Amino acid sequence: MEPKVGIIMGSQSDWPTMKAAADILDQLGIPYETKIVSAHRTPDRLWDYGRGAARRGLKAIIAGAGGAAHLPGMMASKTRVPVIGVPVQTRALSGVDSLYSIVQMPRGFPVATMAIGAAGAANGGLMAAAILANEDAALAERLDAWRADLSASIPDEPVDE
Ligand code: RP5
Repeated sequence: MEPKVGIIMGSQSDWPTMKAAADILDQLGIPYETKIVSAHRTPDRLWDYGRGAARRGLKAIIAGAGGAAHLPGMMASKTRVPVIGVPVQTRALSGVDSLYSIVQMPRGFPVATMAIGAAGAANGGLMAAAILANEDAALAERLDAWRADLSASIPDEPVDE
């Protein structure tokens, strides 16, 4: 099946975080691709990916990067496909650097910025699913069921662990 979502990341080292987005897309049966695309180390790859994204039928791009995390913003500058940014947690500054690099986009080129780390990556997957569900009734049902299951898994009261 042709990918509907692109999961891109600046480095192999981002994959343990970004895998949380892939896991969600797997659970919801959404076809996706994964690529290493670095704003700094492979800028030509970034340009080519952004130029072809809409034509190839991608409906959302989940872009994770850490530190000077320019990948999501640069991708948003190259394609109108919605870009969901995931700030990867860094060792030096705990991902606050990544968050600030991604979230403060200038007017005109938005990046939907998630939380720092794996929770943000998972939410990136859910955000992409929600975008696709607007035009896909079967997926909308699966997403509603996923959300209901999560709610049902939350206990009423805390227990001693
Ligand atoms: C960024 O630099 C990547 O997104 C990664 O989070 C960070 C560190 O990359 P590596 O030095 O681990 O390859 O471009």
